[in-house]
Amino acid sequence: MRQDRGSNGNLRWSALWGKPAKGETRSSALWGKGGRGLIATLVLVIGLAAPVASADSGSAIKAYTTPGLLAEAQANPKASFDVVLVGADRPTGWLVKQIAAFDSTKTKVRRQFTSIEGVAARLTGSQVLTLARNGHVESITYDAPITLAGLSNKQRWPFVSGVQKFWANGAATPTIAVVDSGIEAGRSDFGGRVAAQVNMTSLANNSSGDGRGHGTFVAGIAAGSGDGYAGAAPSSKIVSLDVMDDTGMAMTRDVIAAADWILANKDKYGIKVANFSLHSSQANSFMYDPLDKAVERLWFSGVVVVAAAGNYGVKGQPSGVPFAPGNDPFVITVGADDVDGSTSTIDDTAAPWSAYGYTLDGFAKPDIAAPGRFIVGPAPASSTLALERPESVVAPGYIQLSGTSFAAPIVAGGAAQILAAHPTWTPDQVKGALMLTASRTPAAAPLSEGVGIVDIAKAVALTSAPNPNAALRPFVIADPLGAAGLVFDTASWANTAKANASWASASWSDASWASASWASASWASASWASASWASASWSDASWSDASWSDASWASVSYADNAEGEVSAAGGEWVDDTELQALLGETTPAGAAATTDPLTSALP
Ligand SMILES: [Ca+2]
Ligand SMILES: [Ca+2]
Repeated sequence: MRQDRGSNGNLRWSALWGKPAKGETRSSALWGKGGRGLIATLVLVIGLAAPVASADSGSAIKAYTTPGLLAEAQANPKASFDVVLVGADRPTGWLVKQIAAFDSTKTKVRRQFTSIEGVAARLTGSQVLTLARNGHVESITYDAPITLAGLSNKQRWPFVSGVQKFWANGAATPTIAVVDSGIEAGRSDFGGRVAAQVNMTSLANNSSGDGRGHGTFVAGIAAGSGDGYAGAAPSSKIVSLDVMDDTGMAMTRDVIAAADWILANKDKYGIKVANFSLHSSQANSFMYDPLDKAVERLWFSGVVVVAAAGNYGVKGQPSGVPFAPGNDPFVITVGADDVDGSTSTIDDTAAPWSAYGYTLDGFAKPDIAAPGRFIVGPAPASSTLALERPESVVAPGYIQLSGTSFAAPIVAGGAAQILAAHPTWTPDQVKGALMLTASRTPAAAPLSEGVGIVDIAKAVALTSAPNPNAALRPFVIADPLGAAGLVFDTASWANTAKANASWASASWSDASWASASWASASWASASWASASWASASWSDASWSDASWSDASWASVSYADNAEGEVSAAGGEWVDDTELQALLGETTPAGAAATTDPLTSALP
């Protein structure tokens, strides 16, 4: 019966959730990666191999054992335990002989290892205790189920966004391009999956790797596989386009060059998702902004573009979303949700600095939200982000940050999961799947989280997806200059929008929207506002000669991490009791809160 404990007992947590919450050290290192990682796992065990005090009056326990194993073995001396044994000063063959000397009807060596002096075996409880006292056995640990790359993460965001359900299956997610400050590619978070690193920066103050730290963090959230810090798509390969210098600044020309590179190399590297956790500092109409045109080209070429909404909101008030690329109506623009200490979305609001409202062209943004406050992820210890925020460093090489920058890569990784299940889906369909299945956030201000928080598991489970850009599609045409690919016919669209304020409703006419948990009719009427468009200043020259007149200011982009956010502890991590509930094995104490009578009315 011991083997069944994984489905309802504490052993499962040890296996799946090896990495403790902040500050703890414990047997997490036991639960390493599959294959090669198992070895690393056991090597780490040696480092942790503090002898455990005997819970028994007999001779002393000398081997390191998985916490709880000895008590289980004592309580159930005849039950079977699947364990891995490592010799302290004896070889594999010696272990095999010891086990063979036991009653062979109840004992079985399952594997003999060559890379370590060890075996995997089924032993009775009393045999476990005997060998633990032997003195020549270094460790006896559960032969626990090992999920993909030992993936675990006890932060709330993987549960809220639904990505942790995919960590066990290792789906063939496509490559994600990260247009950011570079990536510290050699760290264990990426397991050799950084397929290319391209320096696109024309600024002088740019270190190799990731001098800022922002891109490593973004890549870790999208596709990390570090022990205890699993990201949304931890099997994806990553391509790093370094556009940002060590201060977190990028030139628009370099960001557009990154889009060019992705377009030229997407087939070579299998890139189907591109993450832009940055925004231009120049307010613009998407009809004229070159960065918007560049990301649209990617979108029309089959690359899902995910953009941060920006962190320039103030005290939860609507800010508008006037900056590229988050102001582009085609791409997926992501706001930052504050999970507010629970995995239910009913109490969630947008982070107070998460930008939202209308673009200069009248489109409501963000489209969707993901957790983006007090997120912990990887950053080089020597990066400027880490050095500027020593109080936010939670472990060597890991830091807590807030920003729409870190909500976006959850969606980018989620898009990769959707594409693994639906490889023929277009970017429009991926966006539609994300929006259709979003969780409502009735406590959030209207528009602040778009249609709600992404639920990647539900999006993956769809068999078809509506097109939220359907009303825009008639204006996507062949490049009139003859280049390969498609472009957006801005003049034709503007004429149509001026003549018919309800043109956008075509995006929401698909009957499937009615099954969304959010109020699709409200969103349909709010998603494009002719009034916002008519009053937008893009149609005159005022914006272009206002504060943006300094050319050097106007041509830079900024990373979307929330500069003013101080670190916070606690509520963004789940404890073991809650974890048990999340894994469906007990009824959560707050289960009733998952249904609510509130309705969200959009303006
Ligand atoms: Ca850089
Ligand atoms: Ca919550």
